[in-house]
Amino acid sequence: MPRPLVIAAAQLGPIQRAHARPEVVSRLVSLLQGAHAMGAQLVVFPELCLTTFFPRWFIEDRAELDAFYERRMPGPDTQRLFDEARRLSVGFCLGYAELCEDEEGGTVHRYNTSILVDTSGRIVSKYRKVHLPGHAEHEPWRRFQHLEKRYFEPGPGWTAVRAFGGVVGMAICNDRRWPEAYRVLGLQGVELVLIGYNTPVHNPPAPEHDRLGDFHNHLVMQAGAYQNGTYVVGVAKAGEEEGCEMIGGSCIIAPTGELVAQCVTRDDEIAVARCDLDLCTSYKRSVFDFAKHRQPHAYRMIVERTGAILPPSSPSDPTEPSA
Ligand code: CDV
Repeated sequence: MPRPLVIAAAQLGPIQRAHARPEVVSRLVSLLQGAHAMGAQLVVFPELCLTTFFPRWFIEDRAELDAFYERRMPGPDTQRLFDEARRLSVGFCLGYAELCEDEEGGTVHRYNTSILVDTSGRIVSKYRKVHLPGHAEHEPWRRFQHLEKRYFEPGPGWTAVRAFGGVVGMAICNDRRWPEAYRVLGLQGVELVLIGYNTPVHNPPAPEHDRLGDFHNHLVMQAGAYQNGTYVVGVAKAGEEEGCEMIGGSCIIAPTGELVAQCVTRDDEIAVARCDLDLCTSYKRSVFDFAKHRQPHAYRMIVERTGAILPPSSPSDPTEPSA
C-alpha cells in the first residue's frame, strides 16, 4: 500500500548576527506557508536555524554566549511558528541551540538539538547531535573558528519514532558523514531521516577538500539512504554568513539513493517531493534485509575501537603509513 507524504526541504540563506529572532522566525513562517501552498505535510528546517552559526567565534562572555541558546521550546519567539504550523496542519523539524538544567537544577547542559513537531504542534521527538566537529580551544590561526566541541556536549544517540505514517529519525550536520548514524536508525526500521546542516565551503584543517564540499554532501546522504532503505532529507543554512561561505544543495533523497528534489540557490528556497514511504520496503526486504544478511559478529570492532590501530609492521613492507 502506498504511503505518500509530501515533504519540503526548507533551505535558509544566511542569518547574520544582527538578525534578531523575530526576523528569523518570520522567515521560517514564510517558508512554512510557502511549503504548505506547495502541498507539504512536513517541513524540514536546517541546523541551528534561529541564529547565525555562532561556533565560528570564540566567545568568552557567558551572557553573550547564552543569548544564542533557547531555554524553552516553544519559547516567546518560536511560539508563532508552532501556532502557524498547527493552524496549517503541517509538521516540522527544527534545529536550535538548547540550554537546559538537569533535574536537580544544578548543572547546565548545552546541546545542538533538533525537534520533530507533529501536525498538532506537539514535539514528538528530540535529537541531540552526537558527532560534534571542530575544536574546544581557541585556534586563532583559523580564518574562522568551529567551536562546537566547546559550546555543546554530545547527545546520547539516535531514537526513531513512529510519526507522519512512517518511522522517522533525525541526525544533525556532521552526523551525516558517519555511516553509524544511519545504521543505528536503520536498525530501528527508519524510513525517513531528517538532517539539517551548516557546512562552510572552506575547511581550515584540510583546504584541499574545499572544492569537494557539495559532492561529499550528497555522496554521504545518498549512500546512507540506499544502504538503509530510507528517505533522507538534508537541509542547509547556506550562503555567505558573517564572511563565511556555506554550501547549499538541500535535497530529498529516495531509498534508491537518487535525488528526487534539490535546491539550486544559496538563499531561502523550498524543494518539495511526494515521497512514498512504502518505497523503503523493497530495499528493506531484499538486499538490505538486515535480519537475513547482517553479520554482527564481524562488526565488533566498530563499537570496541574508536581510532584506527594499524596492523603490525611487516619486514616485507617496511613503509610506515601516516594514518
Ligand atoms: N555544522 C557542522 O557539523 N559542520 C561540519 C563542518 C565543520 C565540516 C560538517 O560536517 O558539515
